[in-house]
Amino acid sequence: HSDERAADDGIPVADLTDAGPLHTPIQQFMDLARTHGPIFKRKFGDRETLLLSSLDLVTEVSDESRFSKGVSVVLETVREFTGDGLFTAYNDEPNWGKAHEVLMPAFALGSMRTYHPAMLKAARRVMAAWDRRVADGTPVQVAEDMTRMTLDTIGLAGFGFDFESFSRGDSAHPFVEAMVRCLEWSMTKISRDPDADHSAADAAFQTDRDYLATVVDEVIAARTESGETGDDDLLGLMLGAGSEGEGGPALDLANIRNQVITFLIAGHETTSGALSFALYHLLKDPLALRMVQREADELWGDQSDPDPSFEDIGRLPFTRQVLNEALRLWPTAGAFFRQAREDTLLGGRYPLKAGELVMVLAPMLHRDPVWGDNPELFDPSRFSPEAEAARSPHAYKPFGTGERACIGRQFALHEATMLLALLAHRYRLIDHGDYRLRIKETLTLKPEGFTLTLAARTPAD
Ligand code: MNH
Repeated sequence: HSDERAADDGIPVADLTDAGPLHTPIQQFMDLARTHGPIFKRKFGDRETLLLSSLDLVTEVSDESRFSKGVSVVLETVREFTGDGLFTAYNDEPNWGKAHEVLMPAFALGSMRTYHPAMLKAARRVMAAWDRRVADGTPVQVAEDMTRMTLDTIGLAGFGFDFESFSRGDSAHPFVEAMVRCLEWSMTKISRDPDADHSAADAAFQTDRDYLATVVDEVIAARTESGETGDDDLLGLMLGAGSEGEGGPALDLANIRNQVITFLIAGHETTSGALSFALYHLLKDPLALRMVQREADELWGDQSDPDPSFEDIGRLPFTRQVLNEALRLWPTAGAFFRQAREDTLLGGRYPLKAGELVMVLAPMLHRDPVWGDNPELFDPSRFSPEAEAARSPHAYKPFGTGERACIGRQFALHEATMLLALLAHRYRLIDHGDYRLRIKETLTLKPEGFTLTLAARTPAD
């Protein structure tokens, strides 16, 4: 549903004004990029956005001296429930700098040692649930279970809060349901019919948003009342900051609430998608699965209940390559925005005004010719140390770029590498329904309707 006339500046324009609400925007933009090429404009009403997806253009907008993060219209709607949290803060908001300073140390690689036990606890919950499916032969819902696991992890590791997602049958914690509805609301809000009445949807959103805030305030109050801040998790760090000149600048309570909601969302949606895509690709690529199994077998042999150490996770390089490659094909946060600091010419010919936003469409950057002539092929060897060293760092941006890049990258990779290796070690994955990939978008990407059946594996298999 797009209009293919080229504007005066020679940039193709796709007019989506009458396309209706976009429920799969990233996939629609991917299609448009396939037709129009690595630079085109998307028009919606009087709003126009430039979409970029080639290595040279993305290299250029990754230059921090000329560009910074752009808070897009979508992020502005997300701001209605995450406020000035790290992810949705404007570059010049003082609270971004403060929170960044307080939280950065908590995300250094070494800090993962602190979170490792919580990650393992959540991983064991997945395996307990999957063991029951082995016993009765019924399929597991992959994305749903990965979401339960990553939510429990960030709740436990970040805030000492247990969502107990595996003890709720088929339903999710009400907090998650409210959160997902908020995300859906923000995703469709920007493309909805301006003449229709949206008051019911907006009222429902207010209710959900208030509920999120209430739950978080209870978590914060429980911690404050307990008298011990426990400064080795994110909440403790934030509550303790500024006291006795320790731990960086003080954060106000409203900001801490925004950070908690931000971390609960950012800390689990994307990681669970990454794990689900990785499992999908392993299911379809027995050789890669075999290599992950070998790597896990080398660490844990035929132990039926291995106890991975923090150091073990660094000894799973191929498993990590699998995750990297899954995030190449399906970067679960599919787009991010950059903003020109001054009036400038992009690619030497496209004028941009100071403050103007451009969108980086990561899934198409990840299919740029720099990736060879078969970019759709899942091939973890693309992330061997040699291949990585030979390639521009700007060819791969699943975690965004620059100062505002993902703070949780090590967290996500530690958690996901451990779980993937544990699952590959323990189960045979059976493609009982010859699953065809379909992707659901709720701001992030996830395989939809992806189920597996499982059999117990003995490591010699
Ligand atoms: Mn994460 C920013 C992708 C896991 C917390 N994250 C970003 C950005 C991308 C991203 C892309 C940059 C967005 C932008 O430029 O507008 N994040 C991911 C992916 C995964 C992920 C693909 C998993 C895989 N993120 C995590 C985890 C956490 C987290 C886990 C927390 C535990 N991410 C954040 C925060 C930011 C962010 C916070 C905002 C950082 C900032 O702007 O200071």
